[in-house]
Amino acid sequence: MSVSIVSTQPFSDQKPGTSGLRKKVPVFQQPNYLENFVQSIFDSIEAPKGATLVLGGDGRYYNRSAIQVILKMAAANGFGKVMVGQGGILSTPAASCVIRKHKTFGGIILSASHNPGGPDGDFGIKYNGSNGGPATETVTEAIFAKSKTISSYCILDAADVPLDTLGTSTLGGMQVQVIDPVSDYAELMESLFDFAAIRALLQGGFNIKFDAMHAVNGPYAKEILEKRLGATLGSVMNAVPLEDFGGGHPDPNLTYAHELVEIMYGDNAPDFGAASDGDGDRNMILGKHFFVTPSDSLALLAANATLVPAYQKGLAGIARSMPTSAAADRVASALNIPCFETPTGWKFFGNLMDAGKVTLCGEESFGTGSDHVREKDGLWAVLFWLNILAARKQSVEDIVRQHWAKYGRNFYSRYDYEGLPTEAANGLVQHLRDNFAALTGKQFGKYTVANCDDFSYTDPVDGSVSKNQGIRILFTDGSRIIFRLSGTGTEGATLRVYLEAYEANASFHHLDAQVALAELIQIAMLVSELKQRTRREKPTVIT
Ligand code: VG1
Ligand code: CO
Repeated sequence: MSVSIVSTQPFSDQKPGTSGLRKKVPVFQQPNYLENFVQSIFDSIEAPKGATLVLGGDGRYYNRSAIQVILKMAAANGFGKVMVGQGGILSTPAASCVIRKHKTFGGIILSASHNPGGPDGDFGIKYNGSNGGPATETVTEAIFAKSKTISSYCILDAADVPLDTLGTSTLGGMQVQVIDPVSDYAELMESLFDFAAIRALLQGGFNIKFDAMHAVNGPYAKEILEKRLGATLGSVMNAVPLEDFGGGHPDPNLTYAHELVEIMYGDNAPDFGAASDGDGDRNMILGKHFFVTPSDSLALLAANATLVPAYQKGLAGIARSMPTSAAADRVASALNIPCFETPTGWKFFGNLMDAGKVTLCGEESFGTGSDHVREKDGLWAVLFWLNILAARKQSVEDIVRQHWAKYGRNFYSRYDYEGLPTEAANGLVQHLRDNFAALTGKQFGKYTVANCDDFSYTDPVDGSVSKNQGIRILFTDGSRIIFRLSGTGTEGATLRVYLEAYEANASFHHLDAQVALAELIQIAMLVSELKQRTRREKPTVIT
């Protein structure tokens, strides 16, 4: 077997976004496209000769082909070993777990997360470092810089490696170890949660439904929920990962997980429902006829953490992304622990967790996690909830309502405008930037603007600064409107408008979020000129 050095030319569009490089499958299928990015990773991470990598993905279309290319390139670039999930499968949190447990140099995760898959769908690739978390901004910038000057890449001329049987084979001078994608992760979950208590809850007639959405978490949920915890067979639905997610959009929210939502709001609804996304790192939590917002979920997990064996001694701190509601801040202040506000994207939590400053983290976009790995973790959040439910023996709705009664309710909603023309979206953001200074002190009905800014974050651990992370309009009563452009979309631009209003008075807690936020929504439309600039009457998705 010989190594080829293939000459190539840079592509202009390989800037990694919120979670790595995401593009349509046909873009990745262009000659040298994937290879260029992989070589740019290898040239940037300074791995010593013989280093070990973890490799796997969410099983979407192009996963297997990409894995073969990456294996041959890793062998040609001097890696000693690659641990790859059987069938090319590893959920994002499981990849993080394997990197940490086996102390590997890093890992490559193939996923476009919650974006649809298939030949015309999306594909993605990202690099995670030895802490198991997404590459830092510095590494990401280095990869992007390399991708702009690349002139050749190295690849081994070899036959494809069989991925379906466990065991070790060799590829040139490199070992390829095909591992069970579930076992290390399942073992980690057993070490964190009170499995005996959850098993007793499930045996006592507490019914659950978990929608894997034909994505990567199917085998994980089957093994953990049904096999190890004894949930009734069939509790996990859409459990077989499919290359196109069965034609669905594997994003666990009220719009895309409608099959589960109908069950949870129907007659004879189960007591607990949950779903996760394409790569298994997001979660949606439902009770009987009841939806828990991700921001509330983070606050609730924090408030109840000591009921879980792994967090019995309490939390070092909490972190949330800037657009996530401040519900968690109230819990942090009651617990007298620090609360950090970071830019969107999991990479910012890694430094805080590595430094021991935070234990729990979360985002409004259905992501929750802890320092057990360095990614958000969908099934972990489900088990955390089940552990709390087993300990408190109350319904999901009762637990949430009691939480609001104690801390007040942060009404929350996000409006997404997908597939906008880039100029319109950029124009809207520029308009806000140019004008927000003049908003301070202005009154809109019962709301007065306290301050506006474009969120900037200084990492408390390494001092790095991330600017322009979203425009915030902050009101005197703690309400907020935030405008931000997505870094994960693959078609035009996606504008996200985040709305939050705090209500201490329990007699208003029953209100529907859209009703409670109606005035703020109007203000958002007014100051951004959204309808005129985008010609959209309605958002694509409301969560
Ligand atoms: C979105 C979410 C963000 C999340 C990111 C990755 O990013 O808003 O909170 O971290 O997706 O999620 P953006 O830039 O489109 O708003 V996923 O499940 O890749 O893993
Ligand atoms: Co995801």
